Amino acid sequence: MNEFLNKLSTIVGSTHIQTTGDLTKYEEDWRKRARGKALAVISPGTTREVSLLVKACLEERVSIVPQGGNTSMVVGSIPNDSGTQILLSMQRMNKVRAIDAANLTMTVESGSVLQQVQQSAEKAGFLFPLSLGSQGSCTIGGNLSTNAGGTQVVRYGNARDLCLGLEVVSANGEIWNGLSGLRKDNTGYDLKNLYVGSEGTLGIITAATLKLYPLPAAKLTAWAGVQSIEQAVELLGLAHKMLGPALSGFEVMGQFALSLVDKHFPQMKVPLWKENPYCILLEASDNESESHARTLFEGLMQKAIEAGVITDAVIAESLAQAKALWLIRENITMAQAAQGLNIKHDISIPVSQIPPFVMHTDALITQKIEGVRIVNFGHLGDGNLHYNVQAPQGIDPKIFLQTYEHDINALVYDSVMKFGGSISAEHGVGSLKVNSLKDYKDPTALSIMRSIKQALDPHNIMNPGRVINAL
Ligand code: FAD
Ligand code: 2HG
Ligand code: ZN
Repeated sequence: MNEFLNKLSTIVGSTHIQTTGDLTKYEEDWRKRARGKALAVISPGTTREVSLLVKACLEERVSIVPQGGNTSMVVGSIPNDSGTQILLSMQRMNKVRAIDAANLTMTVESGSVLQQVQQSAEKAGFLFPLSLGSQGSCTIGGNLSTNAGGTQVVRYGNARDLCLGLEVVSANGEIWNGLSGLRKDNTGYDLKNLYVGSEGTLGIITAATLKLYPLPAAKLTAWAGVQSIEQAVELLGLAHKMLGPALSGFEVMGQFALSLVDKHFPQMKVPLWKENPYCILLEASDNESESHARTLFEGLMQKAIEAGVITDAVIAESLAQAKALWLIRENITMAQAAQGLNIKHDISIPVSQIPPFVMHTDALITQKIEGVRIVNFGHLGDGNLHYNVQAPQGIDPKIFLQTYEHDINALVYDSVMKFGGSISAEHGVGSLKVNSLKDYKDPTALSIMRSIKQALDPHNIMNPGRVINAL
């Protein structure tokens, strides 16, 4: 081991630095789109260690890639293939530091796995509402760095809205303690919101103070079939009107997306998919009681059937049934992965523009490539679609990706712009969308972002090449 690595090893202890052995879980991205090579994988145990590591790397101008659970959808958390970058795995920093019941907050280290944070909150009698399919492995640091969304944004907001304070190690190795837990603090620039969503390009999040909510008295889940995307949007309007703030989830799933779950996970028994072009998963979280929630929910379904908005619906009768319905939704990504590599889009469109967007874009794509399959699903309540594209039957997905990814991205993103949207809703930019961002983000916004990057990380050591090219 060279002198530099010896220095890092002294900071974290020799058992927390790896340079040999199988490093696949750190070096390969979740979608298997890319594989890098780290100079070393280092796992710090404290904020002070992170600070010392950053200072040592800065001195040698060695760049750092922070990593939580490595579930990034946009190749944001693996090293490049140069063998010169430090992969900083935050997973050892996973303690709950404090729960303040009266302030409705909890402070956790950034390597804490989301599901464990949810469970710790629940044990203390509270809800931490961030909820993603990857919650068994993604971390709070990764969630905040990507400003993750998930399935309860319609009621509780995304990761940014659930965070009141941060502890950060800056790109020059200083520790900023901003774990205030304040709901109001107008003392200048909002540093917290600069680091949230910065994908490890400005500094390393080491801890966060998060918002807690009372546990709902009841949660109900329903599954409904609709004949068109217009009807899906109509149902969303009705749900807002009739459930008010109790509406906590509204997911849309296209027929082809559900057919993949049916094909790869036949034990899951997907309801209503064969006879409906789209299905909707709705959730209500009620602070009064189960019977109150059920009355509201049944009222909504009744009205939607009478108005011809839905064809049929199932309301889960037990927690187990509700879980089974959610499992279908959460496994669309796994079913797509089982089907083979695909082109993913994570787009944001004003809800009102979703029907014309889908009609326009479906037509363009199917005209361009015969037999292409569109895996359209996502968080309709937030105007966020995963408008993914799968190869035609019989075509090798790898070759499909190589041949069409660039053109299909351009087609979808042009359409997103036409309807007033954004090319990344919740997954971030990573490396996959850096070039597209150049084409689709306002040039003045990009120039301000570049100035911020240069001011906070002048030597470009923090996750270089992600989000924005610094030079
Ligand atoms: P990583 O993948 O390790 O890193 C993500 C980015 O954050 C990288 O740029 C990395 O450098 C940076 N980073 C990580 N930790 C830190 C830190 N402590 N300080 C600074 N930078 C850091 N996303 C959604 O928004 N909604 C969903 O519904 C959703 N569902 C998913 C379902 C599946 C099955 C999978 C595989 C992914 C899903 N994702 C979803 C994407 C992903 O899980 C999220 O982006 C998640 O927030 C990433 O967390 P992570 O800990 O795995 O971060
Ligand atoms: C989800 O909503 C995730 O399930 C993953 O954001 C989306 O696989 C995808 O494209
Ligand atoms: Zn999503």
